[in-house]
Amino acid sequence: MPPDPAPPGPSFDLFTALRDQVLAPGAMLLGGFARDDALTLLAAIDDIVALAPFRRMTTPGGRAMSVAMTNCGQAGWVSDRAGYRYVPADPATGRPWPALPPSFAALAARAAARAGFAGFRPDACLVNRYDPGTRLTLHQDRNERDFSRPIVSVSLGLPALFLWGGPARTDRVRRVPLEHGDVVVWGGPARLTYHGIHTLADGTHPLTGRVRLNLTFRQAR
Ligand code: MD3
Ligand code: FE
Repeated sequence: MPPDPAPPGPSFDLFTALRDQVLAPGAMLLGGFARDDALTLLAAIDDIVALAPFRRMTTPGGRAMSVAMTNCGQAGWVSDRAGYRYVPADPATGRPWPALPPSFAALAARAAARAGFAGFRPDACLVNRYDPGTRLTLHQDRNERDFSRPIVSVSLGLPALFLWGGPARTDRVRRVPLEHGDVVVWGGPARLTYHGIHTLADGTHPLTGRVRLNLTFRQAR
């Protein structure tokens, strides 16, 4: 008889592993994948926000977005009257965006590899903060250079309903609950699907309080 395979490590959890699912070709939910890293991630977010504070950006149409955002990495996503784009410096301070912590990049690469995207090296991380009542309307992420690269998202704090459509804005929308510690990898045929976040319900999370945080790791350039 061959020996039994090595037992799963201490972070293995049957209940979160059972939440892993392929949402569609190219889109994979890794239930609770980042839960053990949450405190490290939250401390790093505090450091980022001290250098590059959260702000509500202006849409090209002139409205303030309800989600508060900041970035870390070589490039950061911004929106203003001139449009959406990645820029190397924070327009609010003129300084380069804070560095992408190596532990962030490693986590994103591990998640991408697990979903079948080897060699993912994010150079940008958009940090979104949702307060109760905040939402993100349906959109596509198409400011990155190479759509063959996935986007990796990490959810922390309050739960949210992710709205997930299809390749056209008018396609019907599925609702996928995203919880603290969930990681989703979006690539391949799922990369340009319309998506958003339903209005955040009020609540309190033991680690974040009345807030949901979302990190999206991107290879922008
Ligand atoms: C599917 N963020 O920052 S993460 C965004 O929870 C964004 O803050 C949401 O949409 C949030 O652009 C959703 C999940 C996500 C991110 C990017 C995607 C899903 C995606 C790109 C393509 C398809
Ligand atoms: Fe998006």
